Amino acid sequence: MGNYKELWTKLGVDLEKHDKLCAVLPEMYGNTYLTQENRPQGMNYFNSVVAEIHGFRIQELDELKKKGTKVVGTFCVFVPDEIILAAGAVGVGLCAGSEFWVEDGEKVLPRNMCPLIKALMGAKVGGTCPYFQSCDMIIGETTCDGKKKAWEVLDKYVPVHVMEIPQMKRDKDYKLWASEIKEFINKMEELTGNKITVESLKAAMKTVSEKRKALKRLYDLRKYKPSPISGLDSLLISQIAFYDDPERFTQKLNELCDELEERVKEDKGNCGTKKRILITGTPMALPNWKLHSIIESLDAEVVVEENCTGTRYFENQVSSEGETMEQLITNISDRYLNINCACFTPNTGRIDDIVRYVKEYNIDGVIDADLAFCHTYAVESSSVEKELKDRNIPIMHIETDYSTEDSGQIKTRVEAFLEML
Ligand code: BJ8
Repeated sequence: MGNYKELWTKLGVDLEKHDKLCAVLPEMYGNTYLTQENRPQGMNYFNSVVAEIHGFRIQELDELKKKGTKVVGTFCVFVPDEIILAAGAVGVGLCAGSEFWVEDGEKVLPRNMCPLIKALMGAKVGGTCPYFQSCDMIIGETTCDGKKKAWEVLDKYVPVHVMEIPQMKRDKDYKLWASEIKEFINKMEELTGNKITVESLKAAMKTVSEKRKALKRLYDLRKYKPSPISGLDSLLISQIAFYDDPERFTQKLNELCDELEERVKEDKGNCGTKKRILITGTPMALPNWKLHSIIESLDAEVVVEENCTGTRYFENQVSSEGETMEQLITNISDRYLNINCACFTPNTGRIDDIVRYVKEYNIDGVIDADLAFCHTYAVESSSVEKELKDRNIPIMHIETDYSTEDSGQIKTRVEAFLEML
């Protein structure tokens, strides 16, 4: 990474602590990613994004901020990117996937909490994430109890706007969600000083839609047997999708997909022998590569993730029908409220999605992977297991965190599961 010390200092990054974080990542990335064989050439771009993780993009954000652009941080796929873009701001989905931040998070939050929430808090409290430090505002949501209450603590460090996500999907919930989106529009207009119009919203919808299409194209390619790309590489691409420049990201991903299409043609007739795994559950924020890395070190490949760093991020498009703000807000509200997160009751749509993906992706086994202390997903895991077993779909459940302490144990369990398939 180049020399960005001046920039980090300006952003208020704790340089000493940050050095420790930067020392861990290259080795971890090298061991996990660069040891893979026969990676597509198109992954070079994504490698360079990681190599420059706190450099190039932070500098880009800084240049934009000098021109008056606002940077808005998010932690959930419910926050509509379209609105942030339409207001002329930049959205960054913040990481929260490293064990490194947990210790600082525990200084202000209880220990028996989901590691994602502790990590997001620790990144800010410890001042070690230049993305977080670049944010003018954070958009929180009332998805789970842990996050809902964590925003109150985070608000002491950075302005937070909280969107109320309904917990059910009845007509009145759609109305509540549409009203939250309207309020979000007002908030973004106030923050940026820019009015969101039908034109600016439609343009933003197009940008986001192109990004979703490219991700869908990548996932469709993973349906081939063998998949032309590893689960690890796909996961990295999804994680980068949250903070890279959306237009550049889409272009680079489409270039990679062109290459993968060629690979598929060359691979014709070779069906591969690896077991095909679907992962469902809680999101895997950067740099959480733990489970993929374990699975793919065995005779298996992850070919789809039914989670928020997977299909929930890009499935279903926002309809661009309509010429009024009211209509476009309804379209946005409809698309987002169709995300099947365990924060909803009931949440049967998630099981329908898993069952559909099992067929579409030719899945041998499902791994339901949840972060420790995530109550909604932990409770839902029993119905997911029952519904899949009723359909003779093999499934195993894993609860874990960001530490590597249980990696050996997880590997043994996954090995036994693969043998059984
Ligand atoms: S739409 S999954 S991104 S809420 S893992 S913090 S739920 S205790 S991340 Fe999520 Fe939005 Fe739902 Fe997706 Fe809470 Fe669970 Fe932790 Fe979670």
